[in-house]
Amino acid sequence: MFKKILVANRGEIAVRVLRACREMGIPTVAVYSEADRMSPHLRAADEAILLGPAPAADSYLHMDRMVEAARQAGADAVHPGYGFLSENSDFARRCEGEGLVFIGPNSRALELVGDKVRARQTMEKAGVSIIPGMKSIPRTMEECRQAAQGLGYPVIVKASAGGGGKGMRVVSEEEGLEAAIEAGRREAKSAFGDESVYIEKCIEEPRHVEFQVLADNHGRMVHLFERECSIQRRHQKLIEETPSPALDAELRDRMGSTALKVMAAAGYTNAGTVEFLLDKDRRFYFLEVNARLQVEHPVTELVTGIDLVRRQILAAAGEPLTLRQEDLRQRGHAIEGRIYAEDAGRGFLPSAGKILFLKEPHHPGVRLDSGIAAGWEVPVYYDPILAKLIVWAEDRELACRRLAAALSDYVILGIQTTIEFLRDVIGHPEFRAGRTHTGFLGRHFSDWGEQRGDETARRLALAAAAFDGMNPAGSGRRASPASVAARRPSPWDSLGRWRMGEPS
Ligand code: MV4
Repeated sequence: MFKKILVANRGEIAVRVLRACREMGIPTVAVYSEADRMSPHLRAADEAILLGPAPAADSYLHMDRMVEAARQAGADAVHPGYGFLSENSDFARRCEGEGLVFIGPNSRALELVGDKVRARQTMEKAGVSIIPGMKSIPRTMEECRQAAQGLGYPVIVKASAGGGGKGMRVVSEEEGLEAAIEAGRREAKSAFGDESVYIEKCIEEPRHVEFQVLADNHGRMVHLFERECSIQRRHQKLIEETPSPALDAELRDRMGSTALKVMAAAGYTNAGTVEFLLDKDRRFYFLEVNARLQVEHPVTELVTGIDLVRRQILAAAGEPLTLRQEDLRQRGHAIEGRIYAEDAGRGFLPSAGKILFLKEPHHPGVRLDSGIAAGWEVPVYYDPILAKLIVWAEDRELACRRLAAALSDYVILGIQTTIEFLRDVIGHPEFRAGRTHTGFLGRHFSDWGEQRGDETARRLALAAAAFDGMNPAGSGRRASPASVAARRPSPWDSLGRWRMGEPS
C-alpha cells in the first residue's frame, strides 16, 4: 500500500478523500493556496504544504508546484479529486514519469475520452450507440450544411475538446448554422486551446443518466448502477439521485452492459462514469466519459454500500477488483443536494464572504460532505460548492421528505446559498412524480428569484438580528435568534429551537 497520499484538491472533496485515507491508515498531505490558509480541509490531513498564490493557475492547477509538494512530503501517490488537474492527461503522465501513482485512470484512457470525436469513433466501432452526427472534424461550411440537413434540425454544435457544455450551441434552422459554428470555434479556442467543433442531432429534453464504473489494472470491471442528474442549471448539477425514476430493470441492465463496453473499449482503469442521454422513447446514447471521481459519487455509495474512494486507492495500488457484478445490489434510494455559495434568487450570482454561523442537520440517513466551518471565509477564486447534503431512505418518496427535512434544519448565515432553492425543487410536484429532464429547472424554476425578492430581504434582516444576538461583541441589544424566530415563523424556527436548547 502507499506510504503517503497527496490530495491535490481543496474543499469538501479534499476532506472526503483525506477521510478515506485516514480510515485505511495511510498518511496524508494536503495542499493549499494563500486563500486557503484557514481552510477546513487542512485539518483533515496529517500535514499541509503551501502551493502558492490564490489563483488556481498559481496553486491547484500548477503541475510543477504540485509535483514538488509531493516530492517534498515524500508522497508516492496523488489523488486529484474532481476539477483542477483531475482529468489532465499531461498531469497523469507527469506523475507516472516522476514515480508518483496518479489515483485515477491511466493517461492513455484519459487522453482518449478527453477527445470527443475520437471517443465517438472508438465507441461506434465497439458497437455502442452514439448520438447521430459527424464522425470527424469538418473542414468546410458546406460539409456542415450538408451534415446538418441530413440529420434534420435542430442540431447541436459541440467542441471536440469540450465537455460540460462549453462551446456548445443549439441550432434550430439552417440560417443560424454558420454563426453558431463561428461562435463555437471561438469559445472552444479560448476554453480549450482547440477550435475543433462538429455537429450532432439535437436530442430534445433528454434525461441525463450516468453509470458508475470501477475497473482494476488487470482487466476486471463492474458497474455500480446509475445516477440520474437531470436537475441542472447551465450545466451545473444541483440534485442527483439513484436509482433513476426513468429506468426499469431491463433498461438498467442494457445501459449497464453498454457502460462496461464503453470502458473496455477505452482501456479504462480506476473509477469513472459513462454519461448517456436518454430520450422520451427510452432510447439511450453514449455522451461522454467522466474520467474522475464525481461530485455526486456519494449517492452511489449509499445505495451500493461501496466506498468508491477506497476502491480507487486499492485499484491504483494494483489490487485486483474483488467485487462481482452479480453480487452488487441497489438498496433503497439516495438523493444529493448541492449547497453552493450562490444567490439562487438573483440568477445564482456567486456569494463569497464569511460564514457567520453554521448549524448542520443530523438526521437518520443523512450524510453531509462539507468543506466549510463557522468563522471561515469562502474565497472568491474557486468553484462555489460548499457542501453536499445526501440522504438515504427506503424509497424515493421517503428520501425526498428526508432531504426536505434536513435542508430545513441546515442553517448557514453570512452568505447566500442554494439551500432554500433545493427545498423548493424537492417539494415540486413534477419532481415528486419523477418527471425530471434537463430542461426541468428552466421550465419550472426560471422565475424563482422574482417570487423570492421580499423573502431574501426578510432573511437578511433575520440573519443580521440573529447574529447580533448571539455575538458577545454584538450591539448588546440582545435580539436573540429565539425571540426573532418566535415573532417570525420559518425558516429560522429550527435555529430558534436549537438556541433554546431543544435539539430539532
Ligand atoms: C446534447 C444534448 C442534446 N443533444 N447533445 C450538455 C453538456 C455536454 N456534456 C453535452 N450536453 C448535451 N448534449 C445532443 N446531441 C443536450 C445536452 C444537454 C445536457 C446534457 C446533459 C446534462 C444536462 C444537459 C443540459 C442541457 C443540454
